[in-house]
Amino acid sequence: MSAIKLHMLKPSVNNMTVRVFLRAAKLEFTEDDAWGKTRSGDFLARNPAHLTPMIEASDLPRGVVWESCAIMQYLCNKHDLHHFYHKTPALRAMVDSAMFYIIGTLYPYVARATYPALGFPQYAGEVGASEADAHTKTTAQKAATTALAEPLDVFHKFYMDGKPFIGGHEPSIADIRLAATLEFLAVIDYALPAWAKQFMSAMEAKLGAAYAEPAGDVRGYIAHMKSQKPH
Ligand SMILES: N[C@@H](CCC(=O)N[C@@H](CS)C(=O)NCC(=O)O)C(=O)O
Repeated sequence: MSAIKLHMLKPSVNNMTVRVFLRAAKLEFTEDDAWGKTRSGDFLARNPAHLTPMIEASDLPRGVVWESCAIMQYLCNKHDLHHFYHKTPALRAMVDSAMFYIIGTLYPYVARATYPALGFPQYAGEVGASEADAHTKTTAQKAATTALAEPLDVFHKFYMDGKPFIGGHEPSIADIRLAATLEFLAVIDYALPAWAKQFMSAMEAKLGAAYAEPAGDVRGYIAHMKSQKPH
């Protein structure tokens, strides 16, 4: 079987998700740094959404798939990786629900809370991307930061429900997606609740270098960006 080709950006937690997964699942892969390439003609011809992570595989109808969770689901299905993605429909539903909740609810708050601190472009139609004044933008950023508490609590009380991971006693693909997302909150020195700190340590302890290496790229980037800020 030929190695999976991943197109990725090292500072990104969306990318960190798939980079951790590929290592933890011990799949054969190569990584291509897509920095500066996502809007090139070549990339856009394959992926008009210009998003990473993206993997190439010849059995895919269009030759590529993007969206971190879809990539992990596809590879778990293809390689029967049930320890990361339960086979039982009811248990799988919890993993799917948690991942949709991250992408649809938690991540937008994370982006609105952290992207302004990094000078990243925000999504069209949002306060941060508008002509609003600095005070209004700061108020919006604060509101997003405050709003993080509720979904975080939902992961702890509902999805984990006394277990160490969303997946139960072992990390699932939803846990990889959640841990990577939480890494980005270091941008704003968000005070994570104790359970979340414990969860992230447990993820790193379980997955070892598979987690630590891609996390190191994200952490290094965040530390670099913080060091550039005027004091
Ligand atoms: N929901 C997507 C988000 C992907 C995404 O936003 N990727 C960004 C990096 S964080 C990207 O590749 N941006 C490059 C561009 O738009 O040109 C996922 O989870 O994969």
